[in-house]
Amino acid sequence: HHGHPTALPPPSGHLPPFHVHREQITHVGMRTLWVIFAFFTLSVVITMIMAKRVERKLRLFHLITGIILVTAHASYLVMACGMGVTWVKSFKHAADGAPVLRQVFYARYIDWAITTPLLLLDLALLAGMPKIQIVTILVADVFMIVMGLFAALQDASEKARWFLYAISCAFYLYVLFGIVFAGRKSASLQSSNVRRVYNVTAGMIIVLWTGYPIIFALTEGKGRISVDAEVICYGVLDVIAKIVFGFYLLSAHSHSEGDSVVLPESWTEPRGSLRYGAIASDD
Ligand code: RET
Repeated sequence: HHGHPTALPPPSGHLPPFHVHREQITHVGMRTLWVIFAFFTLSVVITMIMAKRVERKLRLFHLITGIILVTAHASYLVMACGMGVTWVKSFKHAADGAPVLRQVFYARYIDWAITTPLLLLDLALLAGMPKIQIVTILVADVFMIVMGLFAALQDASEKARWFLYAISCAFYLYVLFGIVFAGRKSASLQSSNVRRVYNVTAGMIIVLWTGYPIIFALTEGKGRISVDAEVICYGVLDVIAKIVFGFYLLSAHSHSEGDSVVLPESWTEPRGSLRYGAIASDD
């Protein structure tokens, strides 16, 4: 007896019964988080300067893009400080049979729940989509992130987690269909410049966002990638999907000051026609 407060039975095999395998971030991942934090800091400052240089009424996209960048900036600060992270039991076991605990940065999901609807809002306002379509796509997007969060955090069976993953992917497909069909239909009524900017930004979303469920699957799939590799992959995508996307939109928009976006009738309809609150009955 070693005087240990909880008298554990002596190990019967090669390993003590409490042995667990931990997959966690190293200095490589931590350094990556700080570097990306620095990128977002710089991009927030540049966006504020760009906003100051345009007329007040053209600042809507600067405001939305600014909120997106500030949110990512905050989420990377939290993660780089070692917060917004928890241990989740993997359904995979280590080679020696020990259970695996893996670090999951849930702070990302809070970031995504705020920033992905705003990125879609940028796109939807550019296209001049009807309000009800915008709301539907944004809500589907939030469900996508929330279901993904449960798939990532649930200490449940492999089946249950992939089931939530599949539901999240279904919401993602709904969002993509909205961008490709409804969004393009609205964009087709706009000037050729706005149409071009819409096609580029929508294409970026389709290609870049698809990387996220792929990285997610790689962290729990067959050849599990390291926590560092996960941090780097999400980091690269975050920088392109937020910073490159945002600056492309803002610079393309400032060239199109002459283009006024054609709004659907429901946005401009005079009061008095049949409406549900701010939304026209036929919207
Ligand atoms: C999850 C896992 C479950 C399946 C799907 C996902 C999709 C995530 C996406 C994230 C996009 C994030 C962006 C961040 C900032 O730039 C939640 C990973 C479909 C599409 C664009």
